[in-house]
Amino acid sequence: AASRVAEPAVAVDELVSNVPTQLLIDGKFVDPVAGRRFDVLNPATEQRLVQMAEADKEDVERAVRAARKAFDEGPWPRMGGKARGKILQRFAELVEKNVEELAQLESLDNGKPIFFSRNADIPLTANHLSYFAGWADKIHGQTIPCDNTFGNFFAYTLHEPIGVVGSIIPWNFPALMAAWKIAPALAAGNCVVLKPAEQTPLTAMRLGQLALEAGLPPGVLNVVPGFGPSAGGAIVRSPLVDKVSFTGSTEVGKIIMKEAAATVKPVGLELGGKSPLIVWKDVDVDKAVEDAHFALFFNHGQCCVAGSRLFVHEAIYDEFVEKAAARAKSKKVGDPFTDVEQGPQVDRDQMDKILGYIESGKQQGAKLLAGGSRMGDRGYFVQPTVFADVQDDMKIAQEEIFGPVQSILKFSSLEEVAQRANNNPYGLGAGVFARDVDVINYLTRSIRAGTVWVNCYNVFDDSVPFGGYKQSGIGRDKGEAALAHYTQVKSVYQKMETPQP
Ligand code: TXE
Repeated sequence: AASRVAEPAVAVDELVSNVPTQLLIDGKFVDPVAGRRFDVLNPATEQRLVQMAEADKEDVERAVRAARKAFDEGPWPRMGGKARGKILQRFAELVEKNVEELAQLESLDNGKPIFFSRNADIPLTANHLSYFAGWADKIHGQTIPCDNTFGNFFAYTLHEPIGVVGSIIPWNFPALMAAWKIAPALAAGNCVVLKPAEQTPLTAMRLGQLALEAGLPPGVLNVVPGFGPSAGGAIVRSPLVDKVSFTGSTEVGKIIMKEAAATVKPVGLELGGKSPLIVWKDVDVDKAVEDAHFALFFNHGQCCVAGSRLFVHEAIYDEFVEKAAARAKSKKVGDPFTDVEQGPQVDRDQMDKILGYIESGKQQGAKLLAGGSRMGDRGYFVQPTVFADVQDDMKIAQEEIFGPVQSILKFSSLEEVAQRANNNPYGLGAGVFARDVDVINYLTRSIRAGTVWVNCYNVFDDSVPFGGYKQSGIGRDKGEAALAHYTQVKSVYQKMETPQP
């Protein structure tokens, strides 16, 4: 049932008036050189929230020079892990202290229900900063004995920060994605230029301000809202940036990789997905329907790991499909500041893209069982949609929709479903719902994906690596694995002589 979106049940003007709308460069909020600004809209009402400063090439270059100076001359990479960890921990605590304000900003800017911003996005952002604060003084190398006919040597390794890291992030989890990128980079002693997505810069600006309050030295974290090809591109092309970490579309990931090649810049890429979720015949159907629903519809389908190819065993298929459609129809959609499960999509482009995929599903003969259209005429709401009898070669089974559209496919054998699950250029997430442990083990080993959830979905722990196989990306966020992407290894050889008596 759609609840019509009135004015959000929150004091919008007061809330956004606390958000810095200038660029954060070298510890100060400054205007962009060209003086341009762009509108940040509330996706539930299509009304303007703020006019945000727009960083262009010159502004990015300024931010990069500030980060360069902070890295080459400043205290941050030199102060030692314990001191860095303390500042990051203080940063985490400030996020925690401001959880309600940040959650409201996140829901205003992105459209996600306040329940999730308050209980997931912002607390997880604080946790992530805190987790990597703990790593800051635990980054160290090895001592390696060397056998060599020309003398006695040993070597040791230093895990040094890479330098200036450019981080470009998407709009689906604005604050959390900022934390995923900046926490490990800063813990390891790097300096960062962060470009939030143009749709959702609000929480990133507040995070920048809180980082300063926590005692991060000037230039260590710079935040430059702006557009992809201009501001993002300037980060990627800058010869003063040592590494780029990106979360976003595979299409843009390819552009970034190509442009980064000009300066042999390493890239960390967390890209799109078309994650298979396989439901074996021995499950409790009601529970599997609910979990599969969550796997796809969480965050309005705007998850890189969304379980968007739902393979259901033929023995339970009819019952499953019927219940999945009923569950989607019961979903409460509307004003994110009320008690709903789903708010608007992030912007008009995304909504139109999703509606286009829904049309293609209808045209290619998938069976529409729920939803199928836009909801209302104000705000970017899309009806929770379910297609059954989806075939592998349909567009909705091959491409990332990034919206509340569940595609259900039927299968009959294990080998068949493993093969079909892998028959896609992506390899980010996957799910297996089954009781038979041999089936579980067979599928978890067969599926080519960076994360496989067994009888659960969308579980994210700070300490567990996350990233893609195949065209879903390069490298890992989170956990100890992330540190490898923000450090480089220096090998030091030392000669050992016989001491003089
Ligand atoms: O992503 P973009 P968009 C997928 C999802 C979605 C589609 C398009 O399928 O529908 O991508 O979304 C910056 N150089 N994902 O257009 O363009 C951009 O400003 C440097 C999956 O929003 O990839 C933003 O900060 N940067 C994904 C960021 O890249 C550039 C999450 C992501 O935007 C750039 C988001 C350029 N040339 C979308 N062009 C996931 N993996 O979770 C854009 N950007």
